[in-house]
Amino acid sequence: MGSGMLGSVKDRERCTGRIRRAPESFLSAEDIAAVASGRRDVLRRGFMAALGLGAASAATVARADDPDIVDPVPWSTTLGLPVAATPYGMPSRYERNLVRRQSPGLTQVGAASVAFTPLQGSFGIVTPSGLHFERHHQGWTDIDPRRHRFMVNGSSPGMVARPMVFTMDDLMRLPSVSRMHFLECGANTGMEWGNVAVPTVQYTHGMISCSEFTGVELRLLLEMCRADLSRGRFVLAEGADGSSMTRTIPMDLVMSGEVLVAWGQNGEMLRPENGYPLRLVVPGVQGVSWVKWLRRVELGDQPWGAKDESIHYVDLMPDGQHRQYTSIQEVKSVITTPSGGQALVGKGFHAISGLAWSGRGAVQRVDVSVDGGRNWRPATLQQPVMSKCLSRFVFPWTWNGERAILQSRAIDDTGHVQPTYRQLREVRGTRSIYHNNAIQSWLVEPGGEVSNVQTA
Ligand SMILES: Nc1nc2c(c(=O)[nH]1)N[C@H]1C(S)=C(S)[C@@H](COP(=O)(O)O)O[C@H]1N2
Ligand SMILES: [Mo]
Repeated sequence: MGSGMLGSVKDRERCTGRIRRAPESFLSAEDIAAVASGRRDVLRRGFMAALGLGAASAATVARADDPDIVDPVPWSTTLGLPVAATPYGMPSRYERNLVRRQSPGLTQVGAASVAFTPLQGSFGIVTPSGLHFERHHQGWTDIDPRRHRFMVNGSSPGMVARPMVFTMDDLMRLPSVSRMHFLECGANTGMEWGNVAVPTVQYTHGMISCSEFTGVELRLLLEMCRADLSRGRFVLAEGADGSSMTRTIPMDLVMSGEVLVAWGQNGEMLRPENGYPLRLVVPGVQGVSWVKWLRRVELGDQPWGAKDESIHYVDLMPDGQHRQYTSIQEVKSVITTPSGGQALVGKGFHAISGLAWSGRGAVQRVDVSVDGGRNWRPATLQQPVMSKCLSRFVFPWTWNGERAILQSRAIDDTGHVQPTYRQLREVRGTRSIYHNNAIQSWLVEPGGEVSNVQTA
């Protein structure tokens, strides 16, 4: 994604609102704390209140004569659909608003484009495969797995003593591992560098997704090919699509065992958009290195300086120099509920929830501020918390109906802290596109409308 793709966003497209509606007398933050400490009487009182027994506000509380609870509903009084009516199950028709979307603020250059994951509607940490973001430099393709070949070779004689070509069958009989990792494009949140303030979290942060990937460790394949591991310092990974995506990967990452030649995604084969039948998995590293439709890995002793690493995915620093080979996706987080384009229905209790991640390891802590960064309190991290994987945080909040600025700040287990925009710009300047991990702010207005703002 180059700077030419930046544009202004006037269209404040609405996304699926998923704000849980809660009457004022629903659980307070103190009640939640009491419940967590085992006081179930409090929980019961909270739910009684939510059912309208003593509730002050009634917008979404079922009335006593509500036909949907008093009368027989059609789905209880008719035959259901037969099994296998949909051989491959699809989401409910009521969820059809929750889809990948192209940003109205980005220019589409032929098939080179991006569709963003609707993070505002996500729960937990897994991205359903059909909602995994897509970023193609030259369109996507559905390769016949019987004809797909994967080659391992060396850049000079002897670098790989036994170069090999594998079929999918050759690969899939090897010992495999399955691991959950996030995949984030280096350009994620890129438009915020220019304070474009795109309206929703889908467009600010939706170039991240998280899946379970299954594959064979690349180091095993290199060993099978009798690679010279004392001389080989980098591998070049190459895709079979029209863009011939080529990226240099340092061997220390490969030898850690984390880099996978993968065919599985969330328990099934990769989706065509995500690289079917084979892609590289490079945990913690920016998405561009996760070469899709992977056809070749070459071992060499120096970086290749390929097109996608010399002119793209470089960071323009304040002194005018480009920083190349930025690969680690630094510690970052974002509140997904509530987020831009949504609206809070009524003051009172709201569960703030979001995602946190780090390309260096596991998330250790997430702090949340509801006053634009003046005061911070730790959020709760949901289990499991895994290395180089999305983590879900939750934070109980009782909204007093006044203007509020919601922020989250993640800290990883290497001690890295997510920066503010001021801190990030002090080091990186203002002309970057890539690698923006700054703290995101959502403004909540007294009417409940939530929008994207930048604070220092
Ligand atoms: N062969 C190939 N691999 C590729 C790309 C591509 O265009 N061609 N795009 C890269 C970029 S820039 C990103 S961010 C990720 C996106 O992966 P996804 O489409 O599965 O989300 O794939 C990377 N691998
Ligand atoms: Mo990317």
